[in-house]
Amino acid sequence: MTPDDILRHKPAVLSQAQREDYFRKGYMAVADAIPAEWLRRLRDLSAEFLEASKACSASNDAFDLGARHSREQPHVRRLRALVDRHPDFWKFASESPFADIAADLVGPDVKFHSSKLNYKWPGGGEIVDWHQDIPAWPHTNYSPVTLGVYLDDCPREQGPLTCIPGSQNGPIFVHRDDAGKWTGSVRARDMAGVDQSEAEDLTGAAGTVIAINCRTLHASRANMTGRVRPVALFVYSSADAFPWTAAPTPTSHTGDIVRGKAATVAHLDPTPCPVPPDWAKTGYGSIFTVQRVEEMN
Ligand SMILES: O=C(O)CCC(=O)C(=O)O
Repeated sequence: MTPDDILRHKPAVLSQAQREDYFRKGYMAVADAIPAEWLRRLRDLSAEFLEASKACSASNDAFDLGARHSREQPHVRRLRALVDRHPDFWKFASESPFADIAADLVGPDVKFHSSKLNYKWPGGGEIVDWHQDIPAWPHTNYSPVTLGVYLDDCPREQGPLTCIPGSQNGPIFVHRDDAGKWTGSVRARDMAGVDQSEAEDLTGAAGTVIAINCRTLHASRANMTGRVRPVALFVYSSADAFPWTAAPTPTSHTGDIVRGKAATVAHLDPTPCPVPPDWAKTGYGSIFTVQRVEEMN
């Protein structure tokens, strides 16, 4: 679906002005958009998994661990394929008002793609470089949105995501180095041509919902506080968007329709999109491993 098609449908949670703002800038942050009970449940689950990570000494299907992770000082960079970690994560993604927010941004027929919970630990490491999401998982159109929830307050100094307004209407960059190796980030010389002066931090209190269109240039800052920054991220698309490569981080629910009905006709946007590596053959890891995110703590 196109933004105009989507905006013609009545929203369930967001205001029309919020949706128009999302389509104009390519992102948004909305405070208090999910019920308090859901925020509590997500926080409790996150705490349970961080506790469980103490028993792990190496990354596995569930945990992407930092190099210095230990029982005494856990360092989980990412909880992978969140909806497969606990049924309540899937319930949140598919049955809660969060899925209605997805419908407000991709149209009434909503397809689930993937999910993860990213932690950014104190100490100035784990800066995520400028990138767009769509080159990692191309779709037949550009409806996909990454919808996130901050599980704790996230002020500027705590490593919020930051976005360049209007960049969803600009070029889709190749996320590879000059030798053709996938880097998961935009080349420095391409970023040199992008006006970064208007970049906006998506800060907010715990429970703030953020939405980033799949073409929007975004990054995230260092966490300069003494507190962890957890953000749960879920990707959805219009049902008429079909991935044309293997998913980098598939889940058991990838492709499930969470609102409305499955599409019988694909919507094809003619804008060319770079091709990622064949994840089915290479595997993916995480943005932290491909961007070789520096660990300073
Ligand atoms: O967790 C972060 O700070 C950034 C995550 C992000 O942009 C991504 O995973 O695509």
